[in-house]
Amino acid sequence: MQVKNKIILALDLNDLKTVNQLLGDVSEHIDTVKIGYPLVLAEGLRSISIIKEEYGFNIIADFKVADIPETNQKIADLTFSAGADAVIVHGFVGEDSVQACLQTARNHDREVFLLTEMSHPGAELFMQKVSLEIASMGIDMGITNFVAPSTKLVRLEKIRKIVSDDSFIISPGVGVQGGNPAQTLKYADSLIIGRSIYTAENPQKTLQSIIDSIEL
Ligand code: OMP
Repeated sequence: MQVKNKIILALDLNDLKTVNQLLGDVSEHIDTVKIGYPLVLAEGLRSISIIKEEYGFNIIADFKVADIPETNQKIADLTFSAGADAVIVHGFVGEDSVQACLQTARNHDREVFLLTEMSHPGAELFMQKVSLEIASMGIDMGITNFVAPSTKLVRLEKIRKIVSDDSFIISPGVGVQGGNPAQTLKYADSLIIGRSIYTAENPQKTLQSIIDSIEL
């Protein structure tokens, strides 16, 4: 999977009709979408297959997989069989659980994004204490794709140092959560953006203005 565009659209919407309306407006500016629980719980896993077939985007399934290895393997297998190109996996559950997703991804010729530290304030209580170790574990395991927060640039920079420039970092938290697109791209390769675009009065114009702000 090759993510060429700097913005990954988070489709945290509850129905495919609204998703299609949004994608009708913005599809020419994106090549990758992130689909997570809101859409899949509302419309089923088939929403991944439908969007893949209709638009041909790279699809990152945001299931923040965090279970025992055997269950992780089943979740990853179903996710890739539905057509996802990559799945987001929690690192705090440990190497064996992550390895189950990684091996399943390799079996399908797909990818894993390892979630290191989250973007919301609550992540400081527990996650921040282990996120750098999670990043190191990922590198030791041969993982090259990571998720790290745009809302905490100091932390993002530290994670970038650990995973090196050879890794691909996607960063959520831009816009509504407070992260700045251009600042974040000093350390991340691509931005995950949801509400700033899909709740905008004119999503196409809003997306274009974010693209303009990062291409300056
Ligand atoms: P907005 O805040 O609406 O732009 O959406 C951000 C998206 O990124 C949502 O789909 C979140 O679930 C996701 N996300 C975070 O906001 N913070 C994280 O630390 C990790 C994720 C994620 O894994 O995608």
